[in-house]
Amino acid sequence: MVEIKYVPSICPYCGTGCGINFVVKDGKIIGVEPWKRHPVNEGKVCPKGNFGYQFINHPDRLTTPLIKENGEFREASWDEALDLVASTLKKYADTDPNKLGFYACARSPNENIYITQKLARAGCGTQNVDHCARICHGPTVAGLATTFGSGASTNGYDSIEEADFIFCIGSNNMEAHPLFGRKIIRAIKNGAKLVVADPRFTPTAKLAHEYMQFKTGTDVALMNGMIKIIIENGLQDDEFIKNRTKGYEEMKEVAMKYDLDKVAEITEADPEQIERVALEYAQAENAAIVYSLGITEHSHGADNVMSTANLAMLTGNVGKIGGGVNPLRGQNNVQGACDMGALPSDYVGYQKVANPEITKKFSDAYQIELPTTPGLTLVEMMNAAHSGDLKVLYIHGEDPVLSDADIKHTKEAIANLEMLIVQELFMTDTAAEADVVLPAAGWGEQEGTFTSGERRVQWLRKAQEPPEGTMLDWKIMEEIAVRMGRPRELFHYENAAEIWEEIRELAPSYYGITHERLLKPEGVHWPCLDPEDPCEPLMHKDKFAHPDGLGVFQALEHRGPVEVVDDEYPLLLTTTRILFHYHAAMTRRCETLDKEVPTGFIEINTEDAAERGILNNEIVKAYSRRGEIEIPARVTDDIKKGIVNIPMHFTECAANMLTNSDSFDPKCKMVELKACAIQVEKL
Ligand SMILES: Nc1nc2c(c(=O)[nH]1)N[C@H]1C(S)=C(S)[C@@H](COP(=O)(O)OP(=O)(O)OC[C@H]3O[C@@H](n4cnc5c(=O)[nH]c(N)nc54)[C@H](O)[C@@H]3O)O[C@H]1N2
Ligand SMILES: Nc1nc2c(c(=O)[nH]1)N[C@H]1C(S)=C(S)[C@@H](COP(=O)(O)OP(=O)(O)OC[C@H]3O[C@@H](n4cnc5c(=O)[nH]c(N)nc54)[C@H](O)[C@@H]3O)O[C@H]1N2
Ligand code: SF4
Ligand SMILES: [Mo]
Repeated sequence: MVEIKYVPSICPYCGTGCGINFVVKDGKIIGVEPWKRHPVNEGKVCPKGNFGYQFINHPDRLTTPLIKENGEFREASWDEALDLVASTLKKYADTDPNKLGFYACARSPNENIYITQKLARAGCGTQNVDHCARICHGPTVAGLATTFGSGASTNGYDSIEEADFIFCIGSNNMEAHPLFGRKIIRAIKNGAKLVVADPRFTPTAKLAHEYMQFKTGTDVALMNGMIKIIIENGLQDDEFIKNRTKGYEEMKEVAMKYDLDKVAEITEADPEQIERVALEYAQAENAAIVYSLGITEHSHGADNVMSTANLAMLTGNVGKIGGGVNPLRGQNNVQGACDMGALPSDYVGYQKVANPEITKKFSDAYQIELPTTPGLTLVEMMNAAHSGDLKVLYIHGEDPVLSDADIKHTKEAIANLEMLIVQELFMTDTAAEADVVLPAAGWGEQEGTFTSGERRVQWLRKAQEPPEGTMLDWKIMEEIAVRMGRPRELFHYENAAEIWEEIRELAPSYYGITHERLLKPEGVHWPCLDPEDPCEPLMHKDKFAHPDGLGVFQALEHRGPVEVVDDEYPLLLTTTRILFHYHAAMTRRCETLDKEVPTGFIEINTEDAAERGILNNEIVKAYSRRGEIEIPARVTDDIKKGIVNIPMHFTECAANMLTNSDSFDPKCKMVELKACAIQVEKL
């Protein structure tokens, strides 16, 4: 008799954190079935949840370590590859650890990420460790920490169903977080009004009562305009402002400069609509803001985030169910990667590197003298590689050649390294540039935890053995640390649960999340200081997370994109996601998903296309100051005139050939992935 097993687990794609069941036959994962009682998705999944398991047993899986010699990969034994990596890391760890850099994988469990930052810090003595949040929700972490004292989402996902009014700005959740989108649909059924502000008429916008079309990069002006209208109409929550916040007068002084005519000119939005939406937001009983990358991926991303916080505090919409500022975190475990201290300025649990007492605590725990100067961010590491200041980059599961801005710049930077080490499941565009490739076990093949965007920590179960020849991420790093001469007991664990214990011990906000509690299907939300605390998802109920308990308004001026359009490059490019693909490596190896959308495209407004004589589906040339690609055109009225859009998933027509890597947000080092100037031509 054939034995079929169901193993509950958590989806490895977006930050919604849906539960699924693996279907396992003869020891192999062969499908996914609904997890009916899972509290987040109640048995429903999106196409990625349904078919996204197909990469697991794909023949492209890496199963042998590879070493590059004379430009070609050759197979190597684990011993040889690990010795080579360890000796190169040790050379710099002993002399100048800041020549080493580490990227952690926000797709893999917390335990792996924790060990990546531990290898950087305890293994090599450097604070140069970061991950893709930098070019994702880095502005959320910085912006909400400045305003609310904590960089995380203020509410759990269920809260949205209690909202009366939802202001969704720069989030296309029906494609990027579909099971959160389902909760918005329920909120609408419960009577909520949905407004979507986006330069594209997205599937999410199509559900809205009001769609606000406006120009990419003008969100601060839009929200300042709304704030002014709310104050002029006396709809601000004076009580909340007085008792729970500071900095109101300074914020008000700047916002009052944004009268409607000026805002309409900057944003190209309809002034009457701005006014109407502002008044409705302020008058609603419970008004929620939902945002994602349309807000963050700008050179003023942190300002955009803080504008959402200003709006919410102005109207007293923080600390209550149905309200709040709800950033939809991207990667399944990007919240966890931030929490685990894969950040150059923070140890696990947001304990600050710059605080000498904290650094002493970690120097003691890690048996090494650590610097109190924060390390380099992900973008700074790549730039340091470019200029020759960084010599070795260790990438645990990220694909920056495809995902960082300006691919040409990234490849030049990598070529300048002495060694690029990539620990991966597949031969990605980045792995192809590596000197050493280490084949890792992946999702379904290991235990551990993911922390979703609503701070829900959930336990992952193993459903099949990893392919022969691969190793668990944390074991690979244990072996490297030991070969570098670090004490085995510092890096040795019997299993992921043992790593979890260390995380709990070191991070107060995770301390209450015992392994036992994690085995319950609903997981546990942090902050969770005490094992007895029920740890509800709502934050800032009575006070904010700053030491004085007050939220801090920020005075913000509109700055706009760094690169502006001109005669040579007259179109503003934005870059986005589509429902069926998730970045690249995994979904492009899921047959069902890849068949749905087999290649990329550029969305161009009907008028812009007509001016250029471009027809729908025709291959066109798109170019910027940095590079050019050939790509099929999708001619549509669903995008604002003057703006074009490329989904970021496709290496054969990669958006990041065109984007700009030297447009930093000074507040969080985000680069401007959602705005650069390009031209599109008929071929
Ligand atoms: N299917 C799928 N889902 C995913 C992912 C995936 O690759 N595929 N990736 C995951 C990750 S890592 C992330 S971070 C999230 C991202 O989730 P989202 O942020 O929702 O995804 P995007 O499509 O990148 O961008 C959202 C919207 O921002 C709009 N936008 C562009 N410029 C501006 C602007 O200046 N202002 C405003 N207000 N809006 C603007 C775009 O038109 C787009 O509709 O998705 C996660 N979920
Ligand atoms: N133009 C443009 N560029 C963008 C964006 C955009 O909107 N526009 N969005 C940005 C955003 S929000 C993000 S998050 C980044 C995403 O950029 P990346 O972080 O580069 O994205 P992924 O492709 O998800 O990379 C994860 C890799 O880890 C591997 N992997 C998965 N699980 C494991 C595991 O358990 N162990 C190991 N070792 N490897 C594993 C996968 O095979 C995959 O190659 O892209 C950014 N780039
Ligand atoms: S919504 Fe996100 S977590 Fe849920 S099934 Fe889809 S990709 Fe997975
Ligand atoms: Mo992301």
